[in-house]
Amino acid sequence: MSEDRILHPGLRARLMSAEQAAALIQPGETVAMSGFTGSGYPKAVPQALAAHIDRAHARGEDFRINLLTGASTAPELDGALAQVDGLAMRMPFQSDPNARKRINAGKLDYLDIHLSHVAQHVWFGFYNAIDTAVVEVSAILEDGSLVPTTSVGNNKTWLDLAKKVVIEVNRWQLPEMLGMHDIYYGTALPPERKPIPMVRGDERIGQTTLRCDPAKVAAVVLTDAPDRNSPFNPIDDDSRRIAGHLIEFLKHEVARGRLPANLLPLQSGVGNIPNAVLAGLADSGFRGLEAYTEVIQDGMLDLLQSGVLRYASCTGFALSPDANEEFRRNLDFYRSRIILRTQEISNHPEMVRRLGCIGMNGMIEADLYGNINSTHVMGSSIMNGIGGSGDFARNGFLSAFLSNSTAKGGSISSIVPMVSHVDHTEHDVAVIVTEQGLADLRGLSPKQRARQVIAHCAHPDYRDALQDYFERACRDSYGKHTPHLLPEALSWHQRWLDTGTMKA
Ligand code: 0RQ
Repeated sequence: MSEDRILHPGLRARLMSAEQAAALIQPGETVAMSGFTGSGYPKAVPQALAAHIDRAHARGEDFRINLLTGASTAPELDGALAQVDGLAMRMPFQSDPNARKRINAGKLDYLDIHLSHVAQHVWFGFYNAIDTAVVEVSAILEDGSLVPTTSVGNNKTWLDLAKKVVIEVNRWQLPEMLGMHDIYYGTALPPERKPIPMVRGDERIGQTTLRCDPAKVAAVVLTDAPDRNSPFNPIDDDSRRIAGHLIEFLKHEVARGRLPANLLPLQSGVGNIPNAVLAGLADSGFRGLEAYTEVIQDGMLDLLQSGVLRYASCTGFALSPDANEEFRRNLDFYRSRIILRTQEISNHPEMVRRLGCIGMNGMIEADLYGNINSTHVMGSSIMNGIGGSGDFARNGFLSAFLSNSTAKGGSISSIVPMVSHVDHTEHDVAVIVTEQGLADLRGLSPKQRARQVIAHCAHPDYRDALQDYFERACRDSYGKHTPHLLPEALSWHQRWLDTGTMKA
């Protein structure tokens, strides 16, 4: 069975079990794995490694690794390794409950990094050298080059820089995807960098496969397991309202001549609200839309099918099981409409600025002045990470942040006087949208922004308290540019801890 997927004879000779391959990884290694939001992550070696680590711990040995990936992965990778306390350091993004628990208990060091920064920081030598790369592919070609899968992420960098490489050839992944990827090898380090030779989001500038020096390949493992992404929730009324406000705003921008009729390339974060926005776009009357984003989720396939979306450029899929089946059934249709790139290009500030992307991302909370917290609860506890949202928020044509106006059944306001942690500063945020409405912050001073946010985004249950805070801050604040009553601003968060709404 391996013959059709592993065409390089030398690499076929390195076939072994996941357990044998995992045993090549030593305690303390820095291991870089494939995977981006539940797609294209290695399915067998991480679990075998977790079992290996667990046995070492049972013998009283210290065994943990530093783990790098593209973004979040799945329970078989992050979950398995976190559960056995096998991780010392994790970067650049996670969304796994086990890993989150360990990070927030102070037992796992987490480096939460802009996704466009990861590859270049590794090339710059900012982190430990990569000892082992574990990369899932769908096939190995005669010359040893690798056919990528449902995500590309940082695989190019991992394969180029790792001292040794473990390849998982997953027979579930479709080798027919060959040709959908665009792997650009033209990036260089400063001061030798050249402009990225791309002016439209659907251009191809690279090659279709990943290169890999066969001499570095220590193991090849055959697997046969599907990607794993959660289904999206059915779209609820609040998400539909959020989508409606944003789409109305985009139409207004077209009417004012600030956006072309087919908008500009869309970036969409992952989650139920961004998915609702995509669903809303299906019936919005827009045509010929483009997506230059990091992740393709269910709503984008629907937009491609209906012809509303012309193409989507990404670095990975976050498809529900049903959407995955749809993609696999109609691969021929999607082949000419989807391009998968390395994440250094999908999220590259140069591309996001040149194309003028419209960034649409989720948030945990926003403050009166437009600062956004999308990563922390109560200023100290991580939820997921910044992911790619900052790459698009700072560099795009427009950046929108979306959330319900309340969390935890209405007991917490997502609009607060001062965010408990800042990921996207007031300087990077154009509009904030909740089910209550949309605050357009462009061209406004801090106090003008506060009035918009209170009037359009705050939930009625919290509006008076926010207005009262703002008025007193305008009167009593030390400075009157961005008025704040500092202890009171932060006590807003403490209150939720005190009332037990949030568990410490
Ligand atoms: O926690 O499930 O324990 O109740 O936060 O919130 O409402 O389910 O929303 O899944 O869309 O996530 C910002 C986290 C929103 C996400 C964030 C609690 C809430 C719940 C999740 P529970 P929801 P979503 C593209 C770009 C950063 C990365 C990014 C995110 C949990 O959008 O991770 O955008 N963004 N990457 O209860 C306390 C509040 C809260 C709150 C929500 N105000 N206070 N808890 N929660 N608001 C992708 C990549 O780059 C890979």
